[in-house]
Amino acid sequence: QWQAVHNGTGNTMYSGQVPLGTAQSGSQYTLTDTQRGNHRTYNLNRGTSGTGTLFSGPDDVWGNGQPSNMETAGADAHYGAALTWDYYKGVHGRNGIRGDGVGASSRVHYGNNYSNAFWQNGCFCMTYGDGAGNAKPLTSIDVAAHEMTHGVTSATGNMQYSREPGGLNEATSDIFAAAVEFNAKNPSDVGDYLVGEKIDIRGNGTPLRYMDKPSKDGRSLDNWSSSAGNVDVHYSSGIANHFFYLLSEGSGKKVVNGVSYDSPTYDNKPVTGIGIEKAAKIWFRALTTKFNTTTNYAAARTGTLAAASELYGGTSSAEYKAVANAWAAVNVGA
Ligand code: ASN
Ligand code: ZN
Ligand code: CA
Repeated sequence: QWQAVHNGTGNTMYSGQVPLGTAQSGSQYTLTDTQRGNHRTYNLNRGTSGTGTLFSGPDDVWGNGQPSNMETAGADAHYGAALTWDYYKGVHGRNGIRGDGVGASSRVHYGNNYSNAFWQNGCFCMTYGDGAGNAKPLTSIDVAAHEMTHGVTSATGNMQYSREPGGLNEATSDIFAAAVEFNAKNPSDVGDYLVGEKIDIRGNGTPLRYMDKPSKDGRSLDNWSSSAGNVDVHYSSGIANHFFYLLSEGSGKKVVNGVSYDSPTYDNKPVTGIGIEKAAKIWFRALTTKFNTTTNYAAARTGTLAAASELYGGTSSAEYKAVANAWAAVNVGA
């Protein structure tokens, strides 16, 4: 079946009006991104199994910005997947989640009042609920990038999803969620060091996670301790999220894109940031060439120091020193 490359128009809930990669098949268009490995987006229509229905329609315009229109969540998810694909390819030279040019798929409208999203290796797909109560569909840019990054992690470092490696796996998804959001430069959803700030999962306006001071959520860890491996991976991730924030922006008070941060350090020594672009380069190199299934916090420190050394120079480079100082600032030492 012949499919032409098309650029449709998405009227998203979180990112305004955006171009979407679509395909034309006869008189219908579908959410099939032929420029990105044929990533496809499906409507589960509140079901919880199977592939659902590929979004298709006659006009190549998707959604109306409102969650009541079933296409809107599809437009947001399709856009988030495209931004994440473009980020890995443009910034890190990685061609798709597995590096093989093959697109994944997204499934939206999973279940009823489902307030989560998830990645599965089996279907090579990510799935989004519509949220419960005041929560909104989980299809924001950062949540999409978080879930798709679980696929990248599985294909690379593959840190096991428990104890300290699990925290590093989770943090990797939050780190690249922030990096993708900044890289996108979408005026309706500018970059920040908050995860899920758009979806209002608790219905009180707070984000899912804070990277400058993860403990602001009441549960996440700011600093390493010997019990870090005993908490849920979404809380032990705080240590590496805090490291990444400090490495990017430095300690203390700072306003970025209108959001105020105040990042503490365990050792009470200041950290000077090197910018999110270099920080993400270092984390990506460590993820793809140093980390493995059993990487713990001490090994993440060693791996990121090696990555910084290879990218920017050894112990005397500003980047290497910043990595060392940021780990010390979250109580991960030599
Ligand atoms: N949304 C969650 C995550 O990606 C689902 C899970 O707990 N795996 O981390
Ligand atoms: Zn996750
Ligand atoms: Ca965010």
